[in-house]
Amino acid sequence: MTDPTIARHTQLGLTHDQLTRALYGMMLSRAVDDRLWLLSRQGKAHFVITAAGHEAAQFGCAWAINAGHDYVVPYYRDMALSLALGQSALDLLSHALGKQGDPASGGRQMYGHFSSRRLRIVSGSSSVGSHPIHAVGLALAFRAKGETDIAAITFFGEGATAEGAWHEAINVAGIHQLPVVFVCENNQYAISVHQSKEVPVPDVATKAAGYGMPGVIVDGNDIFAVYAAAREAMQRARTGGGPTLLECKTYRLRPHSNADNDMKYRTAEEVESWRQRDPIRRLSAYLLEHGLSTEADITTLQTHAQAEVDQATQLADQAPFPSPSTLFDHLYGE
Ligand SMILES: Cc1ncc(C[n+]2csc(CCOP(=O)(O)OP(=O)(O)O)c2C)c(N)n1
Ligand SMILES: [Mg+2]
Repeated sequence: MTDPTIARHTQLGLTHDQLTRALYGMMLSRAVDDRLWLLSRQGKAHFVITAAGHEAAQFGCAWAINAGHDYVVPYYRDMALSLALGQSALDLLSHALGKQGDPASGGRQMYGHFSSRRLRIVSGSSSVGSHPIHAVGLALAFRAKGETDIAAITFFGEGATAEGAWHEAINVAGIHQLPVVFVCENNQYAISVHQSKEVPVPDVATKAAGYGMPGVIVDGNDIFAVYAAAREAMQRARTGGGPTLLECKTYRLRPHSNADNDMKYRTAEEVESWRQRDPIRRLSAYLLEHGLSTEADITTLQTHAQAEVDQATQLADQAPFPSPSTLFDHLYGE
């Protein structure tokens, strides 16, 4: 039993510094997100996918990842996760603007294919639901090489769980009880298609039963709930306990991408009701409530995040595009 008189972050062993850093990172992610939409209007960022609303799900999981050791197989929505693991605003803006300094691909991949060798973030595929297979392959490799104390973690939306490749991935993980964690960021929509038209059960997590692993549901806008569940799942994976399917219930606050008009399939009232549950507001309120930060501290964090994004935008904008002579680099071999 947990003692309700002890603050949640203390129960989870999280320090004040970790909370402040996470809040700053979530604000930074939102500020990059804001900037990407403007850059798309200017014709500089050609494709934008939002992470707004998903920040707690991604930062909560990041706390449970041993960055640079565990392998992370994200999807296009995971910009906040990339920041939480150690990428910078400049990395992401360079990626979005297709510049040479982009760590994901040197400016060759479309936005949303986050990757970093240093951080063991594996480049995903745009084919929805196909990349969990890569995470399962990695977990199988850890097993084959006798590596312990390591896990793979993969992320996807609820729409992805309707894809054949997703079922093959989770099936193999269940059969071999592999060290892999499947994280569903359930935001209720696959672009314009509501969950009720593609997932035959109310909770994606219940699918886990058919694949021989626990399915866990958390409030994905509550960073502490996400961390507690992700930590347990990663711990189980690292210690031979097998895979987990973790469902984080959340909501994307913006259209699917810069090519989408969300007002064609959902209402402004619905979006507003989720704005009230904005994960950044929630973590700020927690810090204030527990006397860990003042309003002035929170405003300072916000100002610094905005300044970091302004500077990163300027640097990325001025940076060179990749040289045509590098067109065939990294395609085959090294
Ligand atoms: C195999 C495949 N089908 C369709 C698409 C087009 N598409 C891109 S994102 C997306 C929605 C996926 O929704 P979900 O898995 O819930 O993730 P979300 O975008 O909501 O985070 C679709 C249908 C695609 N990229 N790949
Ligand atoms: Mg979705």
